Amino acid sequence: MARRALITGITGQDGSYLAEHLLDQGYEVWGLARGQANPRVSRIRKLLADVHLVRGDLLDQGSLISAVERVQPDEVYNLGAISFVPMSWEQAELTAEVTGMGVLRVLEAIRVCSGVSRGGRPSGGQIRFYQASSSEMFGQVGETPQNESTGFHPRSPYGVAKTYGHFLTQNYRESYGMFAVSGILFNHESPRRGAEFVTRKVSLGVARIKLGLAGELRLGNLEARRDWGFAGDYVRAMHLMLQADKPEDYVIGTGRMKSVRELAEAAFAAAGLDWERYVVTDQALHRPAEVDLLCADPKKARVQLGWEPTVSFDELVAMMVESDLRLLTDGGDPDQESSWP
Ligand code: NDP
Ligand code: GDR
Repeated sequence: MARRALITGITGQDGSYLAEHLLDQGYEVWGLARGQANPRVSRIRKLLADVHLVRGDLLDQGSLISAVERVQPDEVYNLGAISFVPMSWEQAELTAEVTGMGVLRVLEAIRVCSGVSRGGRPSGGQIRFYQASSSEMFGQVGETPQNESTGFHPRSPYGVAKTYGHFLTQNYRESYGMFAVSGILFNHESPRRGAEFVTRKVSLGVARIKLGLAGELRLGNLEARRDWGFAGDYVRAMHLMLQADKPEDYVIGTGRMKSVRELAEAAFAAAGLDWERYVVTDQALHRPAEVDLLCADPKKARVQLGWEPTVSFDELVAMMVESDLRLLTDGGDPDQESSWP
């Protein structure tokens, strides 16, 4: 019988890639979607014939219990979150509820539905749980690169909410013997990335300028440095973590760091443009507390899971710029549609 996976956040960037990957592996894929008759499904429109949707919201405990009862999953991937860091200052309480408490609600739904009690093992088959933890938990880093033993110092309400979800996942593993793991993923991008994140903002900005639709690109802190990889590679790691013999947490990243300035330079160059002519810095886009640099040490994932990234920074940037040039040339609306490579 096909293994069954339930994905929260299936309409997001990672949800769409993970759904494709699991379908390729022969899974029956279910996605939790919120909203009324009109869930935001643009990223998974092409998958709708193959995935099943179940209605639910990370704010609503009952809906999560019903979803787990209905789907009877072998694996649950909790990708749903308010994931845009600046929004977490504007809506800090909502971020705590969705990104933090949402993890508790999913874990409780699994615990209740599989009959797990304190110190005890579930009576029936064990549901495996993946939590989408984040390098934002490291925040103000003392040591670099960061690995599974690096301490946390989150710098935003988002980072704090993710840290709560991370420790809670560990706690449910220790308290109830659940197969519950966190992937501490560094930034990963793709042509399906939301337009508010810096890589996609840059690739869309470059495409608009190249096509004469805009004259400048406004950015915040150009000196921030991140470890950027390709989302398609990172969802493979999520799946591998749930196939391991033991539930453990893993850092996932490329181990290479670039600045926002280098990102802009590479993206404009990919379209044959000089970034310095078009990029304008805007103080209003700086954050109340910045994470200056993040760089992964993914050795544990390489050794224990056999996971390696396959797409380089330059390939990723070129892929995103090409995709946005195609999208805008074809008259697509980047706010409604994700461009599919
Ligand atoms: P996106 O922002 O693209 O997707 C977020 C998803 O969460 C959407 O499907 C959204 O649904 C859903 N969601 C939001 N609020 C709720 C809610 N109340 N109930 C149920 N679902 C909700 O994120 P990504 O795909 O980029 O990231 C996936 C996960 O990984 C997130 O948890 C993110 O924080 C984390 N992460 C991401 C990294 C990255 O670089 N991409 C790195 C590290 C961690 P809707 O369409 O209805 O809004
Ligand atoms: P991040 O991603 O906050 O790392 O979180 P984002 O792309 O938003 O920012 C990366 C860095 O770029 C700087 N920056 C700008 N950022 C945006 N969005 N817009 C700008 O104009 C701009 N100018 C400079 C930022 O200050 C920052 O330093 C992402 C999300 O996917 C999280 O959910 C995830 O957990 C982390 O990655 C790992």
